[in-house]
Amino acid sequence: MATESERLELLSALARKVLWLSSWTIHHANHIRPNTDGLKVGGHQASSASLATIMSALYFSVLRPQDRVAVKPHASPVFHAIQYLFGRQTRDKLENFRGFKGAQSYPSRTKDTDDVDFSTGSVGLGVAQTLFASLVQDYVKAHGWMKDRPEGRMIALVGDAEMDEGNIFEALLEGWKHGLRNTWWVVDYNRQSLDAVVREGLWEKFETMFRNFGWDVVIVKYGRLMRAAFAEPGGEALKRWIDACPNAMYAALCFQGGAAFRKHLQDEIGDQGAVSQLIDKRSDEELLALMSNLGGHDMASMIEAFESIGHDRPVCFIAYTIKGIGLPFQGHKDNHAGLMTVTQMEKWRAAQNIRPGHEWEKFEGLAQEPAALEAFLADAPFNRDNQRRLSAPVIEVPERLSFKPSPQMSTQQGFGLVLNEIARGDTELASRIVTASPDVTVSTNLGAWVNRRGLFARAEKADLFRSEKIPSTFNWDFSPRGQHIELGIAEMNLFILMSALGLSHAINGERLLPIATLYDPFIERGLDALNYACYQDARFMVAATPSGITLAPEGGAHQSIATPLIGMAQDGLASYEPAFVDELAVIMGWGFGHMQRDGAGEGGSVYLRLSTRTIDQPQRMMTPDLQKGITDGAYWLRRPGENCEAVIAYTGAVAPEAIEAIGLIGESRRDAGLLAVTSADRLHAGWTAARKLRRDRRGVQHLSHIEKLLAPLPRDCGIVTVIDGHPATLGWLGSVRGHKVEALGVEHFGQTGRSVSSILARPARSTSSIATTASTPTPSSTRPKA
Ligand SMILES: Cc1ncc(C[n+]2csc(CCOP(=O)(O)OP(=O)(O)O)c2C)c(N)n1
Ligand SMILES: [Mg+2]
Repeated sequence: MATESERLELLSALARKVLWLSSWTIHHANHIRPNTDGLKVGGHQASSASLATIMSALYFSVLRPQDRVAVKPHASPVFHAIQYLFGRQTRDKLENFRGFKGAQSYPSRTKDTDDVDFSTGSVGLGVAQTLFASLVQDYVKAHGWMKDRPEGRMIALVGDAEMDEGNIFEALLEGWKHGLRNTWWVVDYNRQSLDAVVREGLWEKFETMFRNFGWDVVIVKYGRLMRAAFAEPGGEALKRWIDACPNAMYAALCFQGGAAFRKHLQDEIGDQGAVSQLIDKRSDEELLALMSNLGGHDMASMIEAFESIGHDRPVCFIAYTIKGIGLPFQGHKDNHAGLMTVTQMEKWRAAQNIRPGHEWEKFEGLAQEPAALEAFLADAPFNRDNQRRLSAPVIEVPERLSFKPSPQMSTQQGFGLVLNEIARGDTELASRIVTASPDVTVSTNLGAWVNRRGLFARAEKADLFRSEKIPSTFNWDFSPRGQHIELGIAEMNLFILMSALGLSHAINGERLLPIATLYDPFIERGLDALNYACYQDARFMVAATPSGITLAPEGGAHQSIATPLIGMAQDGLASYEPAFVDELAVIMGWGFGHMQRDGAGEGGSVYLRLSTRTIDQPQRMMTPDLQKGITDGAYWLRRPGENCEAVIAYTGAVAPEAIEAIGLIGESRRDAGLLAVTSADRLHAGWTAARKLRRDRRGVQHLSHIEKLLAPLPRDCGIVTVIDGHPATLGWLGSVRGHKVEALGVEHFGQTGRSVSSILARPARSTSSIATTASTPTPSSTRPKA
């Protein structure tokens, strides 16, 4: 058994190796790997150096297999170096860092092959992800699952400038409301951002704030060398000077070196006997080593800080660091994207006792025996369970989701009815669904679901209105069994919560089927978080309602125009905009399956763009063909005849106008067709995939769904597309077979108003007459002649 001091020696040696490997990986990518296209490669040696000791302390000593980490994005090389030492990352991937199929610039759950728990990249999001991942772990435990797995700590390694991102504060608030536990945020307090040195005194504000929210705050400011020096005669004066030194000055002196520190100390403290002696007895090199021995670079101090935590309350560690520590540009305000030159690297290599040609060797240049280091790594608590990426069985989805039909409904109402039906049952599906909404639970029709399934909280809390017997439509009881997570109005939080719930199968080994509801226009408020959740392959369903300008009286501030295009362009998200509730039920059933489909390029999340507009519902049989058309993205609501001159392709709540128009067109033009487009996204994706397949594999004749649908149309047939959203959503339909298109939609901010049909004093026309023809096309002889 190694003694405590031997253990610290080994850990410090490994931290030096991590610093070397992370710097070398970046250096290799920029200076050694042939650059064939002239593109800048980049990488962040200074940001990585800043975290090398902290991350080594965590991974090599503190973390347990069940802990999960979000790594500061630009410290990705440190993460990959640690994985390399653990034997989970290949040299090939490191040599190919930032190259095709190489280790990723920012840790990625989906693109990296080593052990990334949470992707990062857009600063602030990974931090909040850990908080929500912890709430999800509580949710899973409270529901009686994950019985044989210990609780993990959710840990974020946070850049200090990252703390400027508002989403972190939004998350903090939500964490407090839900009694956050098991969450550690370790702030790499190097007092530098990308551009410069950060403002003085900001941290005190943060500290107070964290404590206000019930967090433990542990400040790791001084390393062991510093603490020993403070105990020497004159040490107090030195400490006072360090504490009073402005951030920019400290950074500049770290860059300039020991002689500059000496001059400043002498000038500013003056000749005071003991303290002068303390300074004088150290060489410039020793003085720099002392002054840069901040807590975050001292293994003993970091281990002590981490090991001091004996509770499950959230903890914020503020670890003082120097950006670029140990590298020639340490402390320089311009060092964010700084790269060591070939000469500088050469000098540093020699100083590390690393022989040329042996740069990638795991233990090259370390004083310790390789066998001892290897044994130490193998024995790290983190490695005691090799199963960190978990999976969970697929939850069965009934063949057909039912709902209580009504002749006139909106899709939003239908969404509530479908969920209500699921909630009434006792299926596995019902128990694994978890809903969340940012204070729009009631107004997005989740009320019935919540009434049946209750709100989630770790402790029971009864609805006071109910206990006081005050009549209320909604039952607002909280309990550990509840299945709805009520959030404050922060759409970023909603999507990061989806990101956490939607990864529960991989993180907790327990599958959840999360559903978020929000107003469609506010998707844009949480868009980066939505993108983040999709990027790391979390699986969830979003019901966005109301949408478009059909919510006319709400006015321009609540109308959404661009969201159909967002839905199309967002990778990992299948977007649908059904017009009718029977379509919605089919899509939701399909969606629960899609959310669980694993494998490369398989499955994903689902976006339902819904409406509050009440329209006539079709009375029709849901045939397998119709069902397939709905999930593939389109079907003929009225099949075009042989001599079709015009087609209307509509999406969503404008169905009544499209149906009415096709009736009017039919009076003068023959064989007009009405195409119900439930998903421009699926149609477009299918079309581009088919073209790619035909291009890549000559001879393959595969046609996409939309190509097949449009194939019978005569060449000179015109298509009018219409959607309550941006016209570009469907405008591309003309390119499929070269038909002329008139794309209708919304391009400008609206104002309050009424729908066109109400202005023209016409009720939204009945769809039932036409709907009966949906799956049985009218014979051309019975159709009116042009
Ligand atoms: C949302 C977002 N905005 C901007 C950036 C670009 N960016 C990357 S790192 C960084 C600042 C980093 O400062 P800090 O968090 O203190 O990390 P350090 O490099 O000092 O360790 C910025 C602005 C980003 N990655 N994400
Ligand atoms: Mg910083």
